[in-house]
Amino acid sequence: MDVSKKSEFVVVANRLPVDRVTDGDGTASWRRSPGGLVTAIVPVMQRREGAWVGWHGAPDEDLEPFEAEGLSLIPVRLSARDVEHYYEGFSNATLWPLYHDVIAQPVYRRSLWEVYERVNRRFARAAADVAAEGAIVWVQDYQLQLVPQMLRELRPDLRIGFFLHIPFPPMELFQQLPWRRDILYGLLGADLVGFQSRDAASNFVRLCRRFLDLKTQGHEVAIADRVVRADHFPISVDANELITLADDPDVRERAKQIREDLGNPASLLLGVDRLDYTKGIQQRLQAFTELFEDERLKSGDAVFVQVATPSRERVREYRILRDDIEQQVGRANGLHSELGAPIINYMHTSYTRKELVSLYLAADVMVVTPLRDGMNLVAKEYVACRSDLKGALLLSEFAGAARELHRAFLVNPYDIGGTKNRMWEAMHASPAERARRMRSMRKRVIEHDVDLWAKQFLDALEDGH
Ligand code: ADQ
Repeated sequence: MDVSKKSEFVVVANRLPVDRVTDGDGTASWRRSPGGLVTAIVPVMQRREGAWVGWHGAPDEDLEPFEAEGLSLIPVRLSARDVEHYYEGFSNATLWPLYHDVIAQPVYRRSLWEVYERVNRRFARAAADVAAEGAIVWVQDYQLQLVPQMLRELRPDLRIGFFLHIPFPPMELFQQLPWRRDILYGLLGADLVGFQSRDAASNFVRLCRRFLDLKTQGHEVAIADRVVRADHFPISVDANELITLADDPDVRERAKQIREDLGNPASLLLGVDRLDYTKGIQQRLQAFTELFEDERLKSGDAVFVQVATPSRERVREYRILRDDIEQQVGRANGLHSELGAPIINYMHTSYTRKELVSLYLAADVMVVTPLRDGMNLVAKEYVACRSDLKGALLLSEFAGAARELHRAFLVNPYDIGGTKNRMWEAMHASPAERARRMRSMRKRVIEHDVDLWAKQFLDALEDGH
C-alpha cells in the first residue's frame, strides 16, 4: 500500500485505531486499541483499502503517515494545549456530560470552544488532503462535529457522512449550549447524519427547525440547495469474531479457571466498562451490596467482578469517580466478605479480547446499567458469546441496546430497589427462561452485526446521490 496515494474511502476520527507499545528493548510498534469506536470500525476498514485520519495519542509530536493493521494511517498533530482544551475540555467536559443528560455539570468556556473549532479545522484539512476526487469520507463522533461543514467548504466534490456514537440530547438540554447553532451547521455539512436511535435523529431534525429556521420533512433537512438526511443506524459488534473466540478451547478452559479462582460461587456477576460516570457502576454495586445487607445473599452465594478500564483520568470528574468507587468497593468488602473471599473483585485495568470473552463465558449475570449510553457494545458482546444460552443480561433501559435487546432483564438504574430485585431475579431465573431470553437476543445481534451497520450506513450515504 502506498501511503502517499489518495484514498477513495476515508475515516476521520479523534483517535487513530492503534496505540503505540514499546517492548523490552525499546522498540516501538502499533497495536489495535480497545474502545467502542475502534472495535466497531476496524474490521470494516480492513476490507476496503481505506485511509484513517486521527490523532496518534502523543501530544506535541509530528508523525508521517504510516501503515499498521492493513490500514493507511494519517496522524493529526495535537499540542498539549489542544489535548487539554479540545479533547479533555470541550469534548469531554462540555459535550460528553451535556449529551448524556447532564449527569455531570457541563463546563461552558469560550477558550475551550475556540480550540475545538481550530482542531476541527485541522482534521478537516487533513481529510481534504488525503481524499481522492469524489471520495467517501466518514466522520466519527462528538469530538469532530464541525468537520463535515469545514470539509465541504474545502472539498464540495466529496460525499460526506457523519455518525454520532453517543446520544443526541433533546431540545431542553441542547439549548444550553452557547454554540448550538455552530454545531448544527457543522453537522449539516454532511450528506447523511447518522445516530444510534430514532429519538436522537428526530431531536436533531427538530433542533434544525427550531434554531436554524430550516425547512424539514420527515428525516430530511433542507439547507441552501442541498438536502441532508438524518437517520438512525444502531451500531453492533463483530458477532462472528466473538463466536469463534468463545468456541476456542483455551478460552473455555480459562473461563472455568476464573470461576474456580473465585471459589466457584453459585452466581458470578460481571460488569465491564470504561470507568465513566455515565455507566452506572456505583448504582449497580450499591444494589449488589444491599442484597448482602438485606441478608438475601451471604458470602459464597455470589461474587461480583467489576472490570473498569482507566479512562480520561485528567478530567476532574473521572478522578473523583475513581476514588468514590474504590471507597465503595472497600467498604462493601470490609462489611460483607470472608477472609480471602471478597464479594466484589474490582479490576482497574484493560483486558485482551481473549480474556474479556473468558470473563463473559464465566459470568452468570452480565450487569450493564448505564444512566445513559448511546448503544453499549458490552451488552451485545456478551449476548454474541453465549451460544450455550446460559447467561442472563441485566440491562438498563437507558442504554441504546435496550431497544433491540428487550428480552434482557431490564432495569431503571436510578431505582436501586428495583435494580436489586431484578438482579436477584436474573440470578435465580430458571435455565429454560434464561435460554428463551438469550435465544431471542442472540438472533437479533447475529443478524444485525457490525457489518450490517456499516453497510446500511454506507449504502444510505452512497444512495443519496
Ligand atoms: P464506550 O462508551 O466506550 O463507547 P461501549 O459501547 O460499551 O462503550 O464500548 C466499550 C468497548 O470497549 C467494548 O467493545 C468493550 O469490550 C471494550 N472494553 C471495555 N472495557 C474493557 C476492558 N477492561 N478491557 C478491554 N476492553 C474493554 C461509545 C458509546 C457507546 C457506543 C460505542 C460504539 O458511549 O454507547 O456503543 O461508542 O458506538
